[in-house]
Amino acid sequence: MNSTAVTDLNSDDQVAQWRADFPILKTQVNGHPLVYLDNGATTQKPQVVIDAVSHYYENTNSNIHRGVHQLSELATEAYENGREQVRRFIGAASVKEVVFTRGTTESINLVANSWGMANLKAGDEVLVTEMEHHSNIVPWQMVTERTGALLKVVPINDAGEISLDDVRGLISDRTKMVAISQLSNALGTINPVKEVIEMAHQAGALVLVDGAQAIAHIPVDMADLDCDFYAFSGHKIFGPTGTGVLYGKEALLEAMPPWQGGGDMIRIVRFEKSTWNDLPYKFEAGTPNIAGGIGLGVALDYVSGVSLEKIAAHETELLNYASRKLQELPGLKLIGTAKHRASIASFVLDQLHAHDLGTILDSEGIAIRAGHHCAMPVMQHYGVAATARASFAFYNTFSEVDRLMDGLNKAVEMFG
Ligand code: C6P
Repeated sequence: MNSTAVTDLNSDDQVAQWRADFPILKTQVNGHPLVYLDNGATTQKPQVVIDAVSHYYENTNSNIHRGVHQLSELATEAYENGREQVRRFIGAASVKEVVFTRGTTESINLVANSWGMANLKAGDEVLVTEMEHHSNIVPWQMVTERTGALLKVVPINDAGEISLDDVRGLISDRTKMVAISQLSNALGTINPVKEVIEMAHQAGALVLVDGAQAIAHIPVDMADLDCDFYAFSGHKIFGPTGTGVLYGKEALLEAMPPWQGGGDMIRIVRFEKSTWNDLPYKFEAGTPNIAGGIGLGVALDYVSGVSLEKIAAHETELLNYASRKLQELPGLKLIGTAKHRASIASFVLDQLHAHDLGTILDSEGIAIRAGHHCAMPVMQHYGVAATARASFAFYNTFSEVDRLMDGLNKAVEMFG
């Protein structure tokens, strides 16, 4: 049964209904029922998404925007419908503002290279935070090095929060771009992006929001948020891998030069000079992930059917429960204790390296992530090489948190 039909169920029944949509959640790993707590890395896929991708390959596989034959028309229609589903989900004003990419990383690189190279110059500043993922640091580092602009960093406190006073102090008329994550993958911190956007705009700076983690946990509306760019990955919101979105305000995208050249992004090609296609195709060179775009649209409609409000409510309870249980374990320290958090519990144990812990939990069928989470500056802040991270989705249950705790207790008994 599709989750959209679920009404008036108690919480356990509702989660059971949601879980039934995800075939992989019924599988066993190392002889145990899978407990999948690595949703920050990638989420599992509901049957409707798997079916949409299969349906495309079985029935309409063809290149898009090119063919005059029926399959190509069907594929184009399905792919462009996926774009419209994205537009609706994020509240963009027009499909011209929805650029399909390979993921958050490519979306940010697109802005850094296209907007950054055209607009940054020596003396300008780009502001990021200490909690950014490498994808929202390195592209800015590369473009500031090439243009002579300066990269500045908003520090975090030991709870893993930024202060709006620090942001205010660091933004000036030299600031041209503020690039900030809405939800930190290493700490679980929810950043006050709306306030940061207002501050940046008052100073004449643009804002790019890295929504890689937020998109599956926090309802977003571009009209309300008023950010200039918003980047996210399809695979972190129950869609296919290799899909992503760059939202950009139409006037900004219109003024930006293309980043990659090739088929589909051009209007006319002459050896003397070529001209560019309309938005959003100007930024979509080459054959895209067609099945992926179709699957992403279906995934977003699926999430709307479940409702992000319900998702957020369940995940908040789950995270509170997990945080309480984790802190009861002797020798465990939570990394990231911000007042506003979602979906992610990052921790270190006195007795055990995060990687060993990950391996022991895996032998119990429990998937977590261990490492620096592509956020080395965060690790540096806390003086740790790695953390163990349990990251939740709406299909996770309280009994799965109990299984995690059993696994942790076992690991501590073995090595503590
Ligand atoms: N974080 C994690 O396990 P891509 O790889 O392009 O889909 O997403 C990059 C990215 C950007 N920003 C944030 C906040 C992210 O969390 C990620 C991906 C994964 O935390 C893989 S490192």
